[in-house]
Amino acid sequence: QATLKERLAELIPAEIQNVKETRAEHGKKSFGPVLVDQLYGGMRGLPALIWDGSVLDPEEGIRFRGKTIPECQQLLPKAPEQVTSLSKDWAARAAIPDFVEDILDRCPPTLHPMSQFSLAVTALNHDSAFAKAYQQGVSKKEYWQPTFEDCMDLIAKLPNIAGRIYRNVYGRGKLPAIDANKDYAYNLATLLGFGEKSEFVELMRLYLTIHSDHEGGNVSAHAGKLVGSALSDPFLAFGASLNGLAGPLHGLANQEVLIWLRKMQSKIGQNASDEAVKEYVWATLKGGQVVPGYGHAVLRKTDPRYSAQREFALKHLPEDPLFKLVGQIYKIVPGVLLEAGKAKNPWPNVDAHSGVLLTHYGLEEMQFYTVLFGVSRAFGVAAQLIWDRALGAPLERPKSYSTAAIQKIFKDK
Ligand code: FCX
Repeated sequence: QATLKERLAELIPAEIQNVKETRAEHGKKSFGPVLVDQLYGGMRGLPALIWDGSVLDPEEGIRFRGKTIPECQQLLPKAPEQVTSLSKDWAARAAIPDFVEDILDRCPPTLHPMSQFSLAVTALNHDSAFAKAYQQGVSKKEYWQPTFEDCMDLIAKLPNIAGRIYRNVYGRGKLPAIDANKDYAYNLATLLGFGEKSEFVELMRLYLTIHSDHEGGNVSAHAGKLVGSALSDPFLAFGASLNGLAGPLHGLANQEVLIWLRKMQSKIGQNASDEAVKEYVWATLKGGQVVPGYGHAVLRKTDPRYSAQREFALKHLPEDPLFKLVGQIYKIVPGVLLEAGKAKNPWPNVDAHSGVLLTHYGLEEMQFYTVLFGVSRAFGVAAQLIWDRALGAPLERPKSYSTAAIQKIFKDK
């Protein structure tokens, strides 16, 4: 049976040919006009990147390599041997260098877990196979191989980093060892101290999958791809992803949702009426704040990642009071956002639900939530980094314009 690396080596030549033919046939075709508004408007909708791992449809949501979340749930994992050998490979790579442990142990517990996460991941660049191979003059054609090794190391080391941050910051004792006979989700749960709870382990399997990738234009994915395009190694590139994920409009929203829910509960009490909840949502908007967990730059319907988590909750924790509040909010917020008339998408995204599930099993420290998002996002970003190096993706360098230049270009048009 082929290893992941051997399988990639088989696939890469055909994909290089595929890209070559696609460019020969379509390379000079236009994707339509670019509007000046798109330059000022965060490039929303601008076709600008290639990202093969997943594609996002505004109505349907994410598909991973062409498959919806329910389809993935049916299909994965159906290859026990591959799962076992991959789990063993990651377990063998999981240890982090002493000096990185030291960096984490020296961080004050008041430093946000995402900053600690980013520091540790960036520091792993000390042992980058890619950086070393580059210094030794590796040929372009071989770039993907040390990139693959770095990406596997990166993914493998994240549970130890996340577990160490969690235990350091919240005083949860020493990290146990990785178990080479168990899967990644079990090991992650165990390092956090929740391995005994089989439902939590199951939740981690769902969580890791649905957060892994959301096409290429979101801040964390794009930041990783952009930095990787400078041939910065995967640790530096993924460190950039994490810094982007740590923003409240992106991955930090899962923390913000829980803070918002708790504030709501303390303000209007538990089991509050729909009217009281509605008033609280309006107060949030009138205070000039966003309703965290709602809206999306691309999606125009309920995020299927939200739905997958809701299904999990209906099965495992239907009576949880916070879950009920999340369900109540789902009935109220879209109407309010529509009435307010600004948000293009009034529906919930992935972050509206994840914190409630974690809290249910006792992982209540909301400042840690985005770290779990980051562990998951490594899978999607790493996969694309490998493909980018295999396909010879160029340095990213779009053109920027000054407002004066825009005015000049369109002066007499
Ligand atoms: N609450 C209040 N206002 C909202 C809103 C929300 N949930 N969503 C959008 N709006 C507002 C925007 O702030 C913007 O206001 P402005 O005109 O005064 O600047 C206006 O509606 C139009 O924005 P829109 O085009 O709909 O959305 P964008 O593509 O600009 O932004 C995000 C998308 C996700 C950033 C936005 O919906 C938001 O701030 N949501 C809350 C934060 C959140 O949940 N982020 C997580 C998203 C995601 F799933 C992830 O990355 O993890």
